[in-house]
Amino acid sequence: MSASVAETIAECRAAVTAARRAGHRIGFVPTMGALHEGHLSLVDRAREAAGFVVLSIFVNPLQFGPKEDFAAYPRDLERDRRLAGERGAALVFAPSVTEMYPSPFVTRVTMREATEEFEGAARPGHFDGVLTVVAKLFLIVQPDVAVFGQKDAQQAAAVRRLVIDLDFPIEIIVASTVREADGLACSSRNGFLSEDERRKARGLHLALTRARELADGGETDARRIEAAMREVLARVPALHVEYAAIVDRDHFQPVERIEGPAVAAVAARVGKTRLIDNVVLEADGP
Ligand code: PAJ
Repeated sequence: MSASVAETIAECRAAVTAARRAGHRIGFVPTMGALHEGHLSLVDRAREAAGFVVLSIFVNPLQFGPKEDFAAYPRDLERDRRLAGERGAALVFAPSVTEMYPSPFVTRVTMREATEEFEGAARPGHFDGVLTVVAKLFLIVQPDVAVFGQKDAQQAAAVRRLVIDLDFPIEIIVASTVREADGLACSSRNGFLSEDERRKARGLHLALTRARELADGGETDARRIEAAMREVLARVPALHVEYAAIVDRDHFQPVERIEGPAVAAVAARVGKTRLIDNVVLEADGP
């Protein structure tokens, strides 16, 4: 069954208010659409935690740089609406850009930690755009629980911080990364890859698997794990590595030693496509 669609903030608020009156907890999964198994796994998690799940689809211009793929970003509302509905989302909130950002729109949510390096450094203004739209969506939907993907580990860390700093009464669940059969993390951008590029893209997964092996084997020296990841990545021709780093999961700051929850994070370009991936490394390993 296709989910109902709300295109305006007022319609979304009315549907959520009715669901709350009917006694449901509200779950929320924010997305930019082009739904794949990764997104749909977040809907599953939200369904476990809430009786009424809202999935938003909004390609947020604020978080794209001027040279990024905002215009080319895949959009297919009818398909997304069907997939979300089949997985049990009750409502798809799909506002237009003018609905979300009537001009003038001059407010930004800015964070001073967890966002400067890595994705923040590669994509100036990106996290301001993400946090501004997430704050807006939280205030529109007012969910009890919201689900984000570990795939975007730095975003997940920033959203956790946002909720703490601004006292949003929302439980944040971070769900593990869903991968394709060859290990490549599901991403809307995988569709841009040629067959050859896709083989190269697997290098990210191989490097992270190596990091996980070393950490599980008791290695705690972050520099050594980083060097091992770079070695794996260097074997793949025409894979342009932007970073391969060990950071703490919550603050996204580089660490010397793995002492608490840490993340091995990689970003690389294959042809024109920029890919990111990560694995969580526990201090004691399983
Ligand atoms: P988008 O890239 O559409 O991703 C929506 C959510 O799906 C994010 O929480 C992301 O981490 C998660 N996700 C993506 N690929 C995944 C995978 N392979 N496994 C598990 N989860 C995955 O992230 C955004 O949109 C935007 O920045 C948004 C938060 C919606 C704000 O505009």
